[in-house]
Amino acid sequence: MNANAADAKTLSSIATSVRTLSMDGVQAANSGHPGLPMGVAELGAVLYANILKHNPANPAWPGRDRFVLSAGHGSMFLYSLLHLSGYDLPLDELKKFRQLGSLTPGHPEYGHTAGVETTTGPLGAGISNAVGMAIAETMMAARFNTAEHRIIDNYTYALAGDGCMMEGISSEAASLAGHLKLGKLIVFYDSNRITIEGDTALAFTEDVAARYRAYGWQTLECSAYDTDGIQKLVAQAKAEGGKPTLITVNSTIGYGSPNKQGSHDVHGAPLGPDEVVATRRNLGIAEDAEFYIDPAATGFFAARKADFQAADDAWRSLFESWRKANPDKAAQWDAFFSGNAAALAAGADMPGYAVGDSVATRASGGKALNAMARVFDNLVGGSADLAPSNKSDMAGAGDYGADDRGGRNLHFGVREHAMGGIVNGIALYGGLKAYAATFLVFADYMRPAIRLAALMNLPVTYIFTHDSIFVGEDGPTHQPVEHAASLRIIPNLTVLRPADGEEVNESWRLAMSSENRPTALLLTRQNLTSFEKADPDWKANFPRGAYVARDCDGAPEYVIAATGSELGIALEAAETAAAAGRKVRVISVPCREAFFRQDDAYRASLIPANAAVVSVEAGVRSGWDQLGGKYLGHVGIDTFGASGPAKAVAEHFGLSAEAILTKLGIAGV
Ligand SMILES: Cc1ncc(C[n+]2csc(CCOP(=O)(O)OP(=O)(O)O)c2C)c(N)n1
Ligand SMILES: [Mg+2]
Repeated sequence: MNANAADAKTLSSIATSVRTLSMDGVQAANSGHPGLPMGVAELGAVLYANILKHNPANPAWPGRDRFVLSAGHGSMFLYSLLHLSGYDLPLDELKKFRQLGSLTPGHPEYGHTAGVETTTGPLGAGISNAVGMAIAETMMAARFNTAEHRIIDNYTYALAGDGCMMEGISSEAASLAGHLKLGKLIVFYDSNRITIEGDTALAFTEDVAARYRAYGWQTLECSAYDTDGIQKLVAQAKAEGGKPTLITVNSTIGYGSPNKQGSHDVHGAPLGPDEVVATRRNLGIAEDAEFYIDPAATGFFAARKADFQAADDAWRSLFESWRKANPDKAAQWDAFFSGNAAALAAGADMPGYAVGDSVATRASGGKALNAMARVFDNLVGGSADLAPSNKSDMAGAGDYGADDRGGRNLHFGVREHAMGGIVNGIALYGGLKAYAATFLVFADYMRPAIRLAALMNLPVTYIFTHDSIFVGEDGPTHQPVEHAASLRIIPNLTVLRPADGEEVNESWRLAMSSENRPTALLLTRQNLTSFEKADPDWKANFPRGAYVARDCDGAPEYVIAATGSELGIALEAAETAAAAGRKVRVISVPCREAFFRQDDAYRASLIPANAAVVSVEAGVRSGWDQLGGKYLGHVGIDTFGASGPAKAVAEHFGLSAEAILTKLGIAGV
């Protein structure tokens, strides 16, 4: 323990300040959650004063410990501690808790408030992020540490509540963390036995610690108010080394509020003016002292500032001597953090295709991934047990595991939701690029994590194969119909459905070039034929979401807009119509929403206002009617699919060139 560490009395002054700030912030907003911050204020004090290796003056310091508030509703816990310990979060911002434009939104938002490591609020998700961060730490350590210089050496802490422990995602993530022996992951479980509806006895009576032991964790337990005990248990967690640790802290929700503590009334509502006063009295401070901060807390962190800076400086000098001693590793480090992804992606040696080549886009996707993996040493990822089907393995890149932290292929097991949260955590850690793979139909199992990636501007990549009814025999449970549409409505998510190997290459280029948004790649199980592109600049136009795949002389009377595997029947229909003298254009729309964002001029250059327009995609119509022109309808599937050989299923649902011609009103030409 550092000689300048806070003693019990100082910790108590910090805890009191966390209680008052949280209580008053929630009261001022007239909304929010005082229960958690008040209940575990001592834990917060110990963490921010004595346990965390951090530097409030430099929140992005790569050597820092990570702290994840998985129980995001307790955001005032985090804001109080960030303010008290010296992060750039003025008291005025705490007074504007939950107000529009403040740095203190209702739930912690990554990229918005300094010191917030991830966006939390959806319960349990934070634990999966913490597992991802702990995985990333081991990966980075394996790549960069030397016997002499351990430049990567941090712990990942998380605070979870009863709700986090009930959610399935935390079970998936914790199970994997135990399997992977993530010894530098320490999760505090705030066991106050209260959730919104009341006592946890209503719905949650399992032995959480026993469950975590079964996952392969070390489990420890103490009172939330025993600051010495907490510090001893953290030391014990660190000493274990080979297992993640769950520290159950038994607490009383809303501790300090004489009439409301221990009750679900204090979970998510202001204490009310009378109880605020009663609480101040109980805490021994002036009844009218709004946003009271104990001077001992301020004094402590003012004095501690130099220590925090010194740790950062010591790391910096370690890093510099490591850099000098290891020029190759230093060059790789620079590449990991360079931010010139677009240039790197452009330089990848992508597989080539000739017109007429017949390849499933999952297969060309696997080749493109491997081409990218050769350029991006920092690319890591894997599948939820479907790698052979997803074609998502990086050849020769090793399997990540407890015995090989240098491996780049992750095996998530059948845990899609945790997989989504873990790749978010890996991306948040810094330095690494991550992808996750499964069948498109199971994107629903990871949707909340995809949404959070989009919200956090994380450039992760999703490989979603088996993207339509052409899955065939597995039947409607495995045949996505609404999934492309439902992913497209997530803001800030790029959804790409490439139509042949060349389009797959461009899709991967876009995905890897992204700095601030996730990308979903929708790929086929079945073979698709590479086609000649009419637009000589199609690669340049690809990021605009659509380009001319087949054209006619002069202005088109008809435009067929198709994606992915349906380009084939669109081209076939156009062929037939053209032979009958009709002017038909086919546009490939690999990214519909990107096309919708283009200016009118570009959109009209592809779809003239007076052209008859039909969309074609083996999925629901939703959204396609915004294409422009004279929209006549969608050739797709608006019901669930059916089990049968793919060709028979497609015929059954009328997914054909004839159906397109019929929709255009030129059947039988
Ligand atoms: C996935 C998800 N479901 C529901 C909620 C709504 N919610 C917020 S807090 C909460 C209860 C959490 O109880 P606990 O974790 O024990 O927190 P405490 O009441 O102890 O502060 C619920 C259901 C949520 N934030 N996320
Ligand atoms: Mg609780």
